[in-house]
Amino acid sequence: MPLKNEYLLRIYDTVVQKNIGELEFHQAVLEFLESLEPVLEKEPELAKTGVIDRMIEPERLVQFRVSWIDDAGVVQVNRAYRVQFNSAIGPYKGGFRFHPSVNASILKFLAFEQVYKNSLTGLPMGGGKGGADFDPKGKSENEIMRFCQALMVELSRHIGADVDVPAGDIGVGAREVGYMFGQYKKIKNEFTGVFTGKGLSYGGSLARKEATGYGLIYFTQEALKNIKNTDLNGKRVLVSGSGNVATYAVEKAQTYGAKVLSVSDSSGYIHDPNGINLEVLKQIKEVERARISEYAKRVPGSQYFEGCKGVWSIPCDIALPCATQNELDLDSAQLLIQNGVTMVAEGANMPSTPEAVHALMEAGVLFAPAKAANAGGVSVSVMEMSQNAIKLMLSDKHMDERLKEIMEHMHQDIFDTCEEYDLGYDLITGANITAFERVADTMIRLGTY
Ligand code: NDP
Ligand code: 2IT
Repeated sequence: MPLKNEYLLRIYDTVVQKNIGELEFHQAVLEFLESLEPVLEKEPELAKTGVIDRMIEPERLVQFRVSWIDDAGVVQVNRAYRVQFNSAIGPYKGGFRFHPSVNASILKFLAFEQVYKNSLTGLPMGGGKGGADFDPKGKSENEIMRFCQALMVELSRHIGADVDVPAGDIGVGAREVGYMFGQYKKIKNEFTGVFTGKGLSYGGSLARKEATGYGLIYFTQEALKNIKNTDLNGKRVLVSGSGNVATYAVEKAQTYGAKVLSVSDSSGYIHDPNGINLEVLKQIKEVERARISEYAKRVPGSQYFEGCKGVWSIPCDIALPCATQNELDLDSAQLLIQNGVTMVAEGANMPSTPEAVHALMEAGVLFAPAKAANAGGVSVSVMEMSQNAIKLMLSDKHMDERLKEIMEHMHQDIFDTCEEYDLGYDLITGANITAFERVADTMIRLGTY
């Protein structure tokens, strides 16, 4: 939908002109600005505060070289970044990604969305994101460790427990966080909560590994109950991806009685009409770090298909994209609609293209946007930061209960905004406005900085 408000239109033009060719960043900003039309209609004087002009410019973006030596003794060079987008409501917080596709555009979109995701949780965190164009696939344990250590030599200058606290994301799990945390500790000679997603023996929190996937299912269940008067029990669910978010979304969906029919990776997808076997999935992905095609060799009745996009052709009630940005396009959305999907909830960040979102909403499919639906991970990250600050260990039960509460509360806040602005069940606009109001109000109170 083209922007109607002139102030918002000017802001969007500025973003496009100043961030040439950074399409993912443009996409994330445009979706956000579209949601702000009703706010500007109600409060046109907001334009005079210049608050949105400030919101679209990162406070700081660090780009640096990481050189390291591979197992053959050859020097390798990668490019890494940390985008510190907005610290109005707390220290920068957000994941770190290792993937060959990482560039400034992808990290700016992720950091931008993180600001508003973090705001939605109601917890005191600003937003940031980092990453490197390093491909962990096919690297040895030692290479992964040397890369993490080399990266931290520079990253350690820019982060800190009260400054900026990274965590995992694509290609970065507890193993990589451990190596980066270890190197930070060595360089700074201090043991602080500078990373979340750490191992349990050195300050990590119970339930962080499960948090994003579980949170996604808590949000989905809450939205189904409140808006559709139903729940996950007996529903056919599609999950894409087979990493951290996907695995724990499968686990929690199954405990709620759903039948999860698929998982995938960037090479292809598994269709298991009997429901995904979680034990086999964890063995292949978490223990062996193998490809998802292995699953079909081990589970009778399941099939592997080349090409990850085909996952959306399986008939289902609920689709949970949990792999990467723009993985669900218009063709896939149309297939889902034809096959009778009733809800899409985003586990990955910006997994649906704008055209797909538009088609799904037009067809009356309930749509839970990433900023809300996948905020469970960062919510438990804050609890990990708190337990590090007080130097105690919080219980698993406490973490899971808090996570559920936060996701349900977030759903209610978004729902209230939908009512206030007469948005029906447009959870995208509701989430963006709810998140915007807290950050904008704080930025104005803190003065022009
Ligand atoms: P992982 O690295 O654990 O898993 C990523 C999964 O997505 C893998 O199965 C991977 O397959 C697949 N994938 C990656 N790139 C592509 C691609 N281009 N096409 C198809 N599949 C792809 O990452 P996470 O599970 O942590 O992250 C998944 C998504 O969730 C990301 O969007 C991330 O930003 C988001 N997220 C993560 C959170 C967390 O706490 N970890 C929190 C909130 C959001 P392959 O092995 O072939 O690359
Ligand atoms: O996208 C995300 O929210 C994450 N990758 C997790 C961020 C965090 O700091 O836990």
